[in-house]
Amino acid sequence: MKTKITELLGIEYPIVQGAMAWIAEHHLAAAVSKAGGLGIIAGGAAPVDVIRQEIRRAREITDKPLGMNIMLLSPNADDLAQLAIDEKIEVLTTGAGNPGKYMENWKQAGIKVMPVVASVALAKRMERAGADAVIAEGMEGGGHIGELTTMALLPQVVDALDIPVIGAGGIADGRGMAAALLMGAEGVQCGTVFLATPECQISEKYKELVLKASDISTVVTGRPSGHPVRALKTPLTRKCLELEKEVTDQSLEEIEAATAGSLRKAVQDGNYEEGTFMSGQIAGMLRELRSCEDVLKSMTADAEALLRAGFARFE
Ligand code: TUI
Repeated sequence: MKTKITELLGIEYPIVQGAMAWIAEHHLAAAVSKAGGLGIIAGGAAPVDVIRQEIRRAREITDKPLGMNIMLLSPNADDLAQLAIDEKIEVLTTGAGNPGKYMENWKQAGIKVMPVVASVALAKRMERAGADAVIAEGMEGGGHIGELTTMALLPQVVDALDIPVIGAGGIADGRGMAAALLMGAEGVQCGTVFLATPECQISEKYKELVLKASDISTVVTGRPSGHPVRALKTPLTRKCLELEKEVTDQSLEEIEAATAGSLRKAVQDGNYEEGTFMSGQIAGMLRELRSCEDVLKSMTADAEALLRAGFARFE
């Protein structure tokens, strides 16, 4: 399938693997890139040396285009912004903020830049700042999210911009991909679906929770702090929601103490009691592990078949 995104990025399938902090490391990103999508290494809040090594390890597995993500709330964002240039990363995505101050340097280095946006206003600003594409991410997605759904955000961003738009949030099969393409997207970004792959290095407990999830298994915490996060319902999300009922300095401090390091506890330790198991709403659809290659191939083939069938079913 050829789209403006496959052309822009030099990839086979118009599917980008979402950058998931602590999760999207070299095994996963290299598997996705090797299979013809765009694999992305998540910078998260990791030290620069760790991410440098992740990039180099991915490069040992595949010479296809590789992406990196900078989470703009990270204290290391400035250093990671430079690392991407030093390591000649082909594609950068950003999350949780406005990457405007880095854009000129990245463009000069020839990096393709695709900021994640959760509103039309930021999307327009990113186009003016020289972004090559934007990723419009709806609140069905996992992790840090905005206010709008993919269904409402995506077509409004498509209408507002001339550069290609990638749809994200709630997409994990050919139907979701076809819907995004019908709304004018040139590609999709998926995170949750890649949690349920053998190449993803998360704890067995994390995978088990994703595979067992239903449509209503996720919840959003962190709204009072201004950083809403979608994750699977666990003892920790219950505790956070309880504390959020009455917002005081003390309750916010308690939440901070309980959630600090909790994503690592989920990813590495599989700690059900104390971990934050970030996941999108579409986890309910995932029932078995499938290879990254299978995910990319079947999603694209199914989307293509649906788009070709078009209106036949209403005739
Ligand atoms: O960034 C994400 N997803 C993430 S980041 C993350 S790590 C984290 N953990 C706890 C709290 C906060 C972060 C886990 N998942 N997705 C991309 C994304 N960006 N979603 C929403 C946004 C966004 C929201 C508001 C981007 C820009 C924005 O406004 C910035 C501005 O200045 O207008």
